[in-house]
Amino acid sequence: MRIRDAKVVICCPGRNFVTLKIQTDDGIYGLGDATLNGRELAVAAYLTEHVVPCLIGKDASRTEDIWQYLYRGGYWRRGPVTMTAIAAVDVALWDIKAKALQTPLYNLLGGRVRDGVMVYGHANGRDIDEAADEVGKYLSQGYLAVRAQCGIPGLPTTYGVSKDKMFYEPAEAGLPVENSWSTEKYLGHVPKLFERLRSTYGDEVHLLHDGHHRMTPIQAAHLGKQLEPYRLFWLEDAVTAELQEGFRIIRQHTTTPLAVGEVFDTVWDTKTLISEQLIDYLRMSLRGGGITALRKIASFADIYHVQMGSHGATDLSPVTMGAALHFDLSISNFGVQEYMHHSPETLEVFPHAYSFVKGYMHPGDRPGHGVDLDESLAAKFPYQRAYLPVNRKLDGTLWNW
Ligand code: KDG
Ligand code: MG
Repeated sequence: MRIRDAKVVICCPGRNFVTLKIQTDDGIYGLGDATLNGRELAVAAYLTEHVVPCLIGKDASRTEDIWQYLYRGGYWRRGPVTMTAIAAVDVALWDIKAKALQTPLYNLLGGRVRDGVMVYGHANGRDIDEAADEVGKYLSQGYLAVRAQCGIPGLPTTYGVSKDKMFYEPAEAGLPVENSWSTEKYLGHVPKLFERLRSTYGDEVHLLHDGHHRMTPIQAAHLGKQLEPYRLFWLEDAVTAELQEGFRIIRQHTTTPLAVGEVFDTVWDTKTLISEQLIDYLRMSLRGGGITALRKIASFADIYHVQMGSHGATDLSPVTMGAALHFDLSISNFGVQEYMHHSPETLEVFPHAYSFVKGYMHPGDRPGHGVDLDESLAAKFPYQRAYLPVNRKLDGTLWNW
């Protein structure tokens, strides 16, 4: 089963997606997601110019060897562009392997260890009343876990608060827009949101919150303590995690569970966080090197009681969503999967086998990861430049978005 051809398909059915399609000489193809929000064309060029020529003629069943070839063999290791490209190749090859063996991908990863994958939805509102109503809508649709974000008085925009509730998409066409930020205003307001949610919806629902990298460790420690009475499932991305030791300060002060990892690329980003048990959930997506890498990272995390909590934002295509569900179904230290709804156009471009029932998702039982690409429809949605916002403090200092 040799690789005969590989090509990159870029489309924008509401947002940009980069998809790698690998074809074998016996007629099987596999798909991998190579989307890196706001840097899509860099990964596309990395694949087309530097990876695809090396793949042609290789044995498609040698997923581990090809991973090592692209990681070790590239000399320049790690980084989001490299690891997103390697992930796309790896997921496409696992898709091929499972299709060749005529079985759903989860069977190659050890088989199912649970019946379904618990997912969390994104509820948000301009104020606490609106956010609380949105949480109620998710619960009435059967969600067992809901992330809640709300507008902060005195700030014109807030991370996570969207115009279109079900299809939240922070990247906007054109050059980056600028948001403004005040951690002080945020810290004073967020506990009120969760006080309301617990008093309205009781103890059963799992509540989550994303700090989106904006606090310092001591500010995050303070927020974690304030939120303890409301027993969050997790507080996500409390601080940026380039300095993994920074989490020691948060951990010393609060029992609110901590999650981080959506911008991580390799196991090296997690080493101190996991081995010192500074976090509870690792939120890497398959973008960090694909299934080959994430299986090893999940096993490492398992030793230290850290559970996986897959990033599933709309800037990861349905291909990542489908493959992630197979992964989630097969690892024992799984926590929860993020599920943001893709636009109807995106779901048409990517026909898929996965489904949502009563708070759980299932990848379906088609051979492979179960997500396809309608290339002729994709061609009707050409690339459009779009970026995530940038953030400034009220005095104009550039800050983390
Ligand atoms: O591309 C950036 C998004 O994936 C990110 O802003 C979404 O924080 C996010 C999340 O938790 O889904
Ligand atoms: Mg996040």
